[in-house]
Amino acid sequence: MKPDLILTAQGHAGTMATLQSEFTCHKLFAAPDEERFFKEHSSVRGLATFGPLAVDGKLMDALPKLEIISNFGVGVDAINLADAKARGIIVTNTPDVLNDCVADTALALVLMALRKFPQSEAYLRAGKWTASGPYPLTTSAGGKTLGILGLGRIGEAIARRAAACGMKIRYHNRRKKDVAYPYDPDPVTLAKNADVLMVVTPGGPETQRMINASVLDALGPEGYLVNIARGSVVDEPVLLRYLQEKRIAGAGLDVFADEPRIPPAFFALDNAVLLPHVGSATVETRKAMGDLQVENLRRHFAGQPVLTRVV
Ligand code: 8YV
Repeated sequence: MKPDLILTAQGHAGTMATLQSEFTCHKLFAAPDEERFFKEHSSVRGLATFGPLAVDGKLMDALPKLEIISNFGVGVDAINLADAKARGIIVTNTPDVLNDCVADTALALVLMALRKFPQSEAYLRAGKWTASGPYPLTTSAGGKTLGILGLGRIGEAIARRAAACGMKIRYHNRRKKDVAYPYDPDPVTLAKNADVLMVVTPGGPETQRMINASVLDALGPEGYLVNIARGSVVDEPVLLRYLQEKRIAGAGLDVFADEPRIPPAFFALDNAVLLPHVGSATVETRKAMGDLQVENLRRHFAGQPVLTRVV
């Protein structure tokens, strides 16, 4: 008998195929009537989560037999961990397998924001090289200071890449780490000391709008913001205004507050590089994330400890 499993969203195709071959899958996202769906599946013990759908105590209570929530992704900010813990529900995520890809995206955003590669390519494609001459000069990455807000596993992978480009590294974490990089005691000091502020914190209430006007003022008109973490960490309307008024030099953003809806005013900015949350989006990495998500479920239903438990 295959165990029953509820899926919150349409996942990566390979992962969906594996899940469907090993579990009897019930698609919450395709259910015309949620209330009826939960009534019909109230004995389900496993939930596979994808994306930003909020998994809170209310949803957990609709599934009183729930034992495990296996998330596709390292970030578990959409899941209420305290609610899961209170109900004895295991939560797993997919760390490490995506570090390199996300760090590649972060470095690409640094280079694109400072060097304006997307804008200069658009300039060439529009025929302006011939018509108006060379593209205006931009800003070097080498010699600049990268301030990493959230020096975890992904942050360290970003630091190594940025150091290879000749950047100096500083960081702020809740707790100082045993690393060679200089530590700043708070986000404002880090922003003051950095040319590029890199946001790598988890999402969720603790980091909500941590990047606010004070942090952006400290970054200043020569400073750049890169966010590959969660849109919730940044006060987005304030960031938009600071970019429009050139109160910071530019931004590279892979994440937004209400994805995939982005305030259209961002599209008009020449000093921002915008990506559609592609940090981990390669065939190889998404397969590795899905394999880990499935393996956690497989192990749980075989009575073995899961591999990557969050709570
Ligand atoms: C994915 C991510 O885009 O792992 C995360 O936390 O943000 C990304 O790798 C996301 O998990 C896809 O649902």
